[in-house]
Amino acid sequence: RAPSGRELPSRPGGRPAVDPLPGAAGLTATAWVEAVAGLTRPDDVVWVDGTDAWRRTLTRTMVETGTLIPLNPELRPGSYLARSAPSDVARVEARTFICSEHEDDAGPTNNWREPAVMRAELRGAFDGSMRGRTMYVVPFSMGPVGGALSKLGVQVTDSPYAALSMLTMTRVSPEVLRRVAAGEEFVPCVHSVGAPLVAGDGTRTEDVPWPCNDLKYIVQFPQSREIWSYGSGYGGNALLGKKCFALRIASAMARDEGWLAEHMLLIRVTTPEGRPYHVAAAFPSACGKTNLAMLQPTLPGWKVETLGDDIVWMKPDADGRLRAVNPESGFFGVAPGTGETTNPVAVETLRKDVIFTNVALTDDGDVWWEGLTPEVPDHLVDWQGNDWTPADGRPAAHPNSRFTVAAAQCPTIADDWESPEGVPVDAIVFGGRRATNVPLVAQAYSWAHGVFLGATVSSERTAAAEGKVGELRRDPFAMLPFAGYNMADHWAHWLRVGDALAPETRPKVFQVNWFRRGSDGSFLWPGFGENARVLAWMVRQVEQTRPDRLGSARGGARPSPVGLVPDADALDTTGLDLADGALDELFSVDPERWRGECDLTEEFFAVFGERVPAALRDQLRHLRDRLDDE
Ligand code: GTP
Ligand code: SPV
Ligand code: MN
Repeated sequence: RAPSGRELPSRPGGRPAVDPLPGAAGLTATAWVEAVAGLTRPDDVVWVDGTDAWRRTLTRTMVETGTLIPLNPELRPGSYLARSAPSDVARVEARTFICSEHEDDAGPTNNWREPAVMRAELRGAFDGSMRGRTMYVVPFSMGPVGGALSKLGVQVTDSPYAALSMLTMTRVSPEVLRRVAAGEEFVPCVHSVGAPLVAGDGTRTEDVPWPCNDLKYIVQFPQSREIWSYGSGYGGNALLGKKCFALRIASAMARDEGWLAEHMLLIRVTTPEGRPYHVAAAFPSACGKTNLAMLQPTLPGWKVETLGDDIVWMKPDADGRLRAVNPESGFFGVAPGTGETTNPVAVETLRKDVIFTNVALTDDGDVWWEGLTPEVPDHLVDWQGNDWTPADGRPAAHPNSRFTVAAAQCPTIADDWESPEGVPVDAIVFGGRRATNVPLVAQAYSWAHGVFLGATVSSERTAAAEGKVGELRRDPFAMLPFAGYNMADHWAHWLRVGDALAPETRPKVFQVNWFRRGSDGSFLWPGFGENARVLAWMVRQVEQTRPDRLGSARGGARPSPVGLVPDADALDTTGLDLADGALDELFSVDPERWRGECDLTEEFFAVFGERVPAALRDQLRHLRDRLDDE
């Protein structure tokens, strides 16, 4: 029943097993699951179909082991707090691997290992890694079940935390289980925390609330479309539908199939005249996607609805329009900084049925994090379970503490957020966290210029991944840690997709930066709800090119070396209390500093050698020319 050459030697007392590395090719889901169990040797194997009974069972299991701490049901019904191991708090980019046949196909920005070598290593790591534990099998759909852009996956995991989180973040249902069992194609995703409860000599150890291993592997095989994750229980390392599948594997599928898998939020902006536009925006991790996705416009008459906050899949339709869906069904959002003044919609979304990870616990059994309320509680239990008072001077919540919650609970979620055909995209936005140089907003001169803006995004590092917070790094398309193939090929792919779009409705491309700072170090722009002013300008710019839709709009832009920027009064700042000269500073483009940026871009492009599309090298030249003309 197994393809030849994949028999493992029989284990003492066991039957001959099929080798699940590589992947599930040629195997039914059941045979593949059996093969993974043969390698990892859990005590039990159970299939999870996403019903409420399963949610209750997984939750009860984790309350018993101390993984989940029930919150006060009067204050936060149906909600729990998880505290991770102190070392397991973020994505581990140094241990993330793209194992394509050829190193060049992974590209210089990914860690590459030869597939056969990695398979042998993984076979060692996963051998018996689930002993003494239950293996949960979670069949899931990314995107509405059966939708044209949707894809199926099956995650096996020995972490009930990962299993339960997958029920919120992806679509798990008896229907998905039926499809997988009926033989529909799925992406095999194997996850183990790497902490067996039974040792090689048969001795049993006690479980801990957050099992994990110091050794970690987050491995993608883009050719065989499979995922193997070992040693971590956290977020993007462990909920394999998210970054591993919906970005790394999906981006490789998308390249082959003519669509795009991107680290983007998705919103509908409706003008005061009632005209809807869809905006997809890519910002690096912890740079404002969830906040923009839930934005409450401060401009009268404008409306913003939420469609997605982290990942977008988009594809040209038969009319040459780019159509987008959010493949996820929940939010795994950053807690710190989320409060009544910054993101009231998120605060409302989090009233009930939430799993919080690594936030602080209040004395009355609720949660708290820096920025939730202006007043700081006198006493808390911090994210590591220690007593905390403001005098301690350290954050009570981990900077990358997160909430996991169903998208359907969001008060601004669009009625049609699950529509399988998706929404037409009118504007694409690239952003980063830049204290200097990058203006508040600029519009690309062309699609190729837009791809250049995406390719050259740089941003200060955040707590969402291991590394030094604040350090400036390139994060092209906000996809640096998430591209499943050579980043320069990704740029070429974007240029190709642009060619496949109808020119009249091809999305306009913009760059934004909410994080520019003045000489005193404070943010020049108030951000959050006020970002609606920038959205409004972008939408008016889109309307400029759709003459049938020009309304009472104040539009207007003037050229700058880096792109079109708003005309003197085209950006509505009515009622805004900006510091003196802030607006000028927000849009200032210093030619000398920008020549420095160009030099850095040139160095960055050099890393990719010949694979950088000529059109992007042209764009760099045009930028230098425009700077010289200043
Ligand atoms: P990931 O989930 O890691 O992909 O992050 P994200 O891009 O969704 O970022 P998120 O919206 O969670 O914001 C991250 C941090 O940036 C939070 O602490 C926010 O409060 C802060 N932030 C978001 N938008 C703005 C803004 O417009 N201005 C300022 N100053 N801070 C912002
Ligand atoms: C990110 O880091 O971009 C996140 C969190 O959205 S994680 O799911 O851990 O990738
Ligand atoms: Mn993200």
